[in-house]
Amino acid sequence: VTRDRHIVIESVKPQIGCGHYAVKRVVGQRCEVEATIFRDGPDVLRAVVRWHLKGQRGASEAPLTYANRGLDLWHGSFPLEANGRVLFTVEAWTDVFATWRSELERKVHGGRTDLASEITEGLAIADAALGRAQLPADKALLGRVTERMEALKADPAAALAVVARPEVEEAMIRLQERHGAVILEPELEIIVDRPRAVFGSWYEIFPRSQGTVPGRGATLREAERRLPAIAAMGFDVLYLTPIHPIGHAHRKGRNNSLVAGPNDPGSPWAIGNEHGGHDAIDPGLGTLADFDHFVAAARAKGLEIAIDFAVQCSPDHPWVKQHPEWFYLRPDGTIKYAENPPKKYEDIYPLNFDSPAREALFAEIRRIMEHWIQHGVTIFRVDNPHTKPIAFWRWIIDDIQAQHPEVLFLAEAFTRPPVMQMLAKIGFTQSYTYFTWRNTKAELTEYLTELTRPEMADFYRPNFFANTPDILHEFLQHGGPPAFLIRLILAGTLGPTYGIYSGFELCENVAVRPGSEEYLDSEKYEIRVRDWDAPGNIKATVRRLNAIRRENPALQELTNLRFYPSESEHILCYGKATTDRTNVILVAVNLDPTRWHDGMVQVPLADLGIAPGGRYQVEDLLTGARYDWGERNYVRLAPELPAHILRVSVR
Ligand code: Z3D
Repeated sequence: VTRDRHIVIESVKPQIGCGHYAVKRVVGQRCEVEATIFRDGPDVLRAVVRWHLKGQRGASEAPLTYANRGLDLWHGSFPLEANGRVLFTVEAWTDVFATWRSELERKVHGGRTDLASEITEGLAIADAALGRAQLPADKALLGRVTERMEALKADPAAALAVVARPEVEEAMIRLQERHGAVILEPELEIIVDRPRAVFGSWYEIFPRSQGTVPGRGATLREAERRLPAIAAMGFDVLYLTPIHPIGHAHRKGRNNSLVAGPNDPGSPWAIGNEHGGHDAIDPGLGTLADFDHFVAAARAKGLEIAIDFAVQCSPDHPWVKQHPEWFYLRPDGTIKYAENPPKKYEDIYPLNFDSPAREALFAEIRRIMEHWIQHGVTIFRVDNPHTKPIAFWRWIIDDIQAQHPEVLFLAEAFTRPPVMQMLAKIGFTQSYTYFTWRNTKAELTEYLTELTRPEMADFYRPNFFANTPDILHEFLQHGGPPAFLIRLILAGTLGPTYGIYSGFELCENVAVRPGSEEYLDSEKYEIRVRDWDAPGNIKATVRRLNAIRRENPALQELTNLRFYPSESEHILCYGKATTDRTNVILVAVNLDPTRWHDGMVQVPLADLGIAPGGRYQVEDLLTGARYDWGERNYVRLAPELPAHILRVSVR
């Protein structure tokens, strides 16, 4: 720090944790920048935002201007054009000529005429700018200006009129030296993701359970036959539970029993056996070539593949023999199984991220990710990342995205909020949430308000799974099909990214035992064959919802969620609009799967861009019904059709 430095730049936004972490944005957006900038004395300041792609030299610039002069608050923006990392900073300097001119102005307006030496001062500044001018037009303009100033030393009012002309001001700003320039350091980072990072509908499957022969696991080739039906439901991302060879030792049996029967296939998360580890395909599923074929077939149907990335090993994983140094060896030579209290994973070993041989382990994990990227994987759903070092994830996400900026990472961490938030801060594109456990009006309002606050949304992007193979919430266990409709519609309209684990559309709701969130006969431990057209399925609503999401950009954003007052304790009302209000959606959901509820909901007309007292048309995108709405509206919702998703059309 130099003691003669005048300018202070602070509170630059967007930034997270004093710039220790990257802000998240999407290609095509503009990055809105804010900063507090001031200096001692009345001198005039100029400021710009400068940005460039990480790893590239040279920078672009855009001006910052006052958003609020009295608060020294500046703002500006710049475009985010490419998928990758962008670094930006703010530079500010003193505009010597403008400072001089405003001083002259005050003196002239105060009636002084003895200002020859003031004009000489300004002349020196203009002369220096003339010396820097390259363009003939600038040279001509400033040549005339300096001549006139010279001639008007005795007539300061006339001299002022010459230098106050807009074209002179513009040229002087352009040709000025950045006097006493201060640059914010270090630069702030932005992760510019592709749009799928924010908006997408996910569907989760166990590939082996996509077949038709009871008791026999499907191959990937057979699982491909399910792709048209999955695509027809309108999903964007198909997430596959682990596809690798499954261990034999301590293999789990049906319903998480600690002893497997001879035909039990084991948990896919128990990765590795004599056929290979994390870079191999379970022979029951097929070969790598079959995987490539599956990825291509999915892509042809508009489905992007996400795979599970679980850094852990069955006792039969090749690493256990080849690299015992990567595990936690107890003094008696045995290895401890993994735990994530209260859950116990007796069939897997954790890896030792503190092992003296860890660098080789990290390189191997990096290689495995690269391997799957080469085979068409663009999204990793990372299993229990909170049981591995944060710094490891930061390194590997940075390193992978430096080469493959299109690759997305979803953190499957269910733990304390600071840990989940930190995983997002260090680079996870998306995160699992507590959504499944938020069911009442108060819980949903509070949680969604927290998640959609700009400070949080700058780094944390929720992926609202309505169920997972580990979470069958009691709301679904006891609420029948209406409960599934309610949770589906909430997940798909509260947030831009949501997902269901297959079987949800069949309203599968039987838990292994009362009080448990585990499914009965969970396909984590056995092969399931389902009738995907079973009566009572809610596929039509899933398809409709996904279509509504694709057709309405308001539902593709996170931070535009607004909750609206509703009289009934059981009716949650909220709205979403695009910034230009060309797409406005209002949603009302009956949160009680057991009976109908009714009451008034109140929509602030200003949020819709409608004048006080105005009326508007809404169309229910679920049913096609049209209503005439105003500020206060009567809503009545039955469990069988527990929601309105209304598109507003302003007359
Ligand atoms: C979850 C995984 C499954 C079974 C366990 C089994 C384990 C290892 C868990 C460990 C992390 C993550 C997965 N939350 O399904 O647990 O439930 O019984 O021991 O095979 O796999 O990877 O979603």
